[in-house]
Amino acid sequence: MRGKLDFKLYVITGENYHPGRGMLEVMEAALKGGADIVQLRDKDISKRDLLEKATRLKDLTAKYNVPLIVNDHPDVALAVGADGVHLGQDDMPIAVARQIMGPDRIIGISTHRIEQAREAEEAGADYIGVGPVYATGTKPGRQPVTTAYVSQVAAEIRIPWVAIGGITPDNAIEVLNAGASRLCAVSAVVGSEDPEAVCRRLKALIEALDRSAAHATVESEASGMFVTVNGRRSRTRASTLLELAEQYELQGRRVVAELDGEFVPRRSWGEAPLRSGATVEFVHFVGGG
Ligand code: TZP
Ligand code: MG
Repeated sequence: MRGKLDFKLYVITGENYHPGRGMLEVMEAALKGGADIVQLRDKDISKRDLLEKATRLKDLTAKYNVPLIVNDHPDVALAVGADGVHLGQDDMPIAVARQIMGPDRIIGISTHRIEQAREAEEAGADYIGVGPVYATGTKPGRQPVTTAYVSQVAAEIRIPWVAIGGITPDNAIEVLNAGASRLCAVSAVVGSEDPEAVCRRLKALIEALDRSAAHATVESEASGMFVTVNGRRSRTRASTLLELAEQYELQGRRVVAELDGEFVPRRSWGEAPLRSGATVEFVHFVGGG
């Protein structure tokens, strides 16, 4: 396993979203698509059943060398040898969970405003969840924190953090542009016909917009050129706007593009040459009507 907190795409189980399909089948598809951390979250079953599910999911995640986090229950996490536990604001304090889990397991906590993020960092959380960014049926009635909170966390919080809540391949760019470099999803992945493809798309977007990855490759301009995409310097081998859109897996998405400040109609993307240093904005649009 790489650093356990080196994840980019966090996928949480949500059995209500895939009636008729087994949790293990759906999560295996997510793992094949690139989920690099998984959480078991099920608030509707007995602890005995949760334990049973956790055991099976642990076997699966171990096969993919991916950490497993258990929502809410440190005892279940420990019993199945999971890698950590995820807490909510109303669950036990981090200090108590740390006593139970020991120094080496992961403790994550959901946060909804910057004071909670600061407090979690101070209390020794290993990572925080930041959300719900958008309104989501997975947490009905919860006020979205919006991308404003994502940007606040990006500016201030130094422990790993992951944006969550209503995130889909269609709005991921907006969340990444607000400063996120890790995304988490339930319904968009497990409620999809093709969880593997959704994970691949989300992972491609995260990697394409990953500032740190761009920095890491600054030395190797020879193997591509640099352009600025939605405000981020990114390496590409694309020679046209169309190839760049393909790199970001945006073909067929509801996206408009500007190249160096000029709107480029989609039919012309293939003829719009990219030069080194170009500035590109891809903007997702929500269909009206
Ligand atoms: N914590 C904050 S939002 C959320 C959780 C568990 C739900 C995320 O689910 P979805 O379906 O990706 O919106
Ligand atoms: Mg909880």
